[in-house]
Amino acid sequence: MSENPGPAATAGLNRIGLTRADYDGSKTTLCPGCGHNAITAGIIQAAFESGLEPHRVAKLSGIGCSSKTPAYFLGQSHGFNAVHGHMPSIATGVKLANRELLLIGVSGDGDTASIGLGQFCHLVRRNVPVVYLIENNGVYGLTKGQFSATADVGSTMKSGKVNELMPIDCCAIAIELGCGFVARSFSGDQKQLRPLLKAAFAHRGTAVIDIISPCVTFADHEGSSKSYAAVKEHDAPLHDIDYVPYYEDITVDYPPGTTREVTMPDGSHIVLKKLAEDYDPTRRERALMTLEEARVERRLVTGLLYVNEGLEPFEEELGLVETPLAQLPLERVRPPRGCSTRSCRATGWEASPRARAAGSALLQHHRLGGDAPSTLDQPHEIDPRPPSATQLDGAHARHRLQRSRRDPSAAHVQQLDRRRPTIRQRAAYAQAADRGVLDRERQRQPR
Ligand SMILES: Cc1ncc(C[n+]2csc(CCOP(=O)(O)OP(=O)(O)O)c2C)c(N)n1
Ligand code: SF4
Ligand SMILES: [Mg+2]
Repeated sequence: MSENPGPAATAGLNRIGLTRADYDGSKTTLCPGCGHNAITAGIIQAAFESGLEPHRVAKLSGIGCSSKTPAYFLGQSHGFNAVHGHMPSIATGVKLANRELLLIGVSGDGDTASIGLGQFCHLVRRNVPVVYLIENNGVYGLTKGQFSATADVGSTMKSGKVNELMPIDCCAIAIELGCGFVARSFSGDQKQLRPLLKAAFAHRGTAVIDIISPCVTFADHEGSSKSYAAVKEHDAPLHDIDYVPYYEDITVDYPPGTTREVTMPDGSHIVLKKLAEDYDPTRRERALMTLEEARVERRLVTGLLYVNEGLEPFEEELGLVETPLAQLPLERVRPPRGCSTRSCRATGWEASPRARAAGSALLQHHRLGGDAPSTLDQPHEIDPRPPSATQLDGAHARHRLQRSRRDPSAAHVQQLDRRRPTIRQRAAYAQAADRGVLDRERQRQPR
């Protein structure tokens, strides 16, 4: 059985009536032969075959040749080109604002494994649903070919300089951090890459695909372990992969013992046909061991390394409402100040640290029955706005005055203190406010 693009694809249309050209973007400005261009082509084809709705896709990236590529696919989708290494923060914000969007994040090995390593780790740890593609060439292509943190020990720059540092394996890190979908592929192996991309589109949670993508200008020479020739020589695919979308039945039986099937939450299937060894991608420790063995033996294992469909994605974990926050009316995204109770969180709102510091409002809200879900539809009886900086500063000034009255010698020092209030001061302020001082003060302050 071969990959099935969908019922209407034979007529040049996919299941939602779009042509492949509807998934194109602008013309590439990358070097001819760059692996990143092949990945772009793979994304376009996979998106077309999966029948993604372009207006429900957001493309995100950082900085690098790889991070330029979202301009070259899905020209009718949303997009955001973030600061170098900081695509995960933007992706998290986008997902929280509109949980209906499918996020495709494109990054480079420099963008992910150097400046963006912390960002990458926390995205994975939170299981933010992003199809996270690392276009991995072992160099900073855009800045003329310096080694990146994924360059293998002993590989050389075009100038002959040898890399002596251990590489960072983004797949191993992702698996270690509990990522539910981790794969490795090669830009030159579209047969493997396409089904992996389609399976990643169907995954709920972070899906990482590290795609070896040769830089023809700076890293396609003999000493590079990420050149076309090196990858072809060392590539050790774990399995042959088929992807069967949820609207298709598996019609062909595979002989038992030669395949492994993974069912995705939307009912689609990934079918893994055994190659040299019987690899079970649901075993985390096995996946890590395989990567380590491959490192020692200088093999490049590709395929679906690890899958776990049982994880809660970020927005479920947070208990976000079904309606995307971007579509909620204002009153539903403005619950009472400081409230982080379940009922208020169900509106998709969480208290900011400043609002939490103003704990009096929180207490009042609870006294008014803020824990009861019924309060969601009722007008709250307290000011729903968080206190302004002026209000906070006013209360702190009073607090300082009270302290100086108790200890006159401190008055002079306190008057000169122009620093932002400390957490302890904020807590004291919150207590004062709870005793009613704040409310009287607020009535006097213009809004
Ligand atoms: C904050 C910041 N630091 C450094 C740079 C310079 N810079 C631009 S792209 C890049 C690395 C790109 O490498 P990679 O992510 O591997 O992408 P590639 O070009 O190889 O696809 C660097 C260091 C920058 N733009 N911003
Ligand atoms: S410099 Fe390298 S990574 Fe950048 S476009 Fe050219 S081949 Fe691709
Ligand atoms: Mg790179």
